[in-house]
Amino acid sequence: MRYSSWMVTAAVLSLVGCGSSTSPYGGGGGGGGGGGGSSATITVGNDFFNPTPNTVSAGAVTFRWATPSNGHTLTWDSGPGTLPANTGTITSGTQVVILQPGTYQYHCSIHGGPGTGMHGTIVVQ
Ligand SMILES: [Cu+2]
Repeated sequence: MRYSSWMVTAAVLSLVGCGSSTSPYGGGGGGGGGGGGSSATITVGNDFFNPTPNTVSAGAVTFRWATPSNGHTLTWDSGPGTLPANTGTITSGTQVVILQPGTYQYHCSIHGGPGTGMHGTIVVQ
């Protein structure tokens, strides 16, 4: 098989090509029709929440600080029942909040305020 080494080379090149880029805005969304998903992830960037508004199923929502970055807070403005605890300034890692059905408004107290600047909306179904 003379051409087999060519095929291997081509396969390796295409693998390298595929793995080369990871967009900070990639993934996410998706949900919609897929029943039963009770978790979602929201990226905390500089200085935005993504995605927002975000429609999720009731349950756990994970906020993921995108990079070692500027500090941001999760400060809750409105929503059903008892709101999740506000965080202090966080620069990395994740925070998981449990949300019940309804619409929540939140913001970063450093870079936004209720409905302005770095803020977001979560619709929990
Ligand atoms: Cu912020």
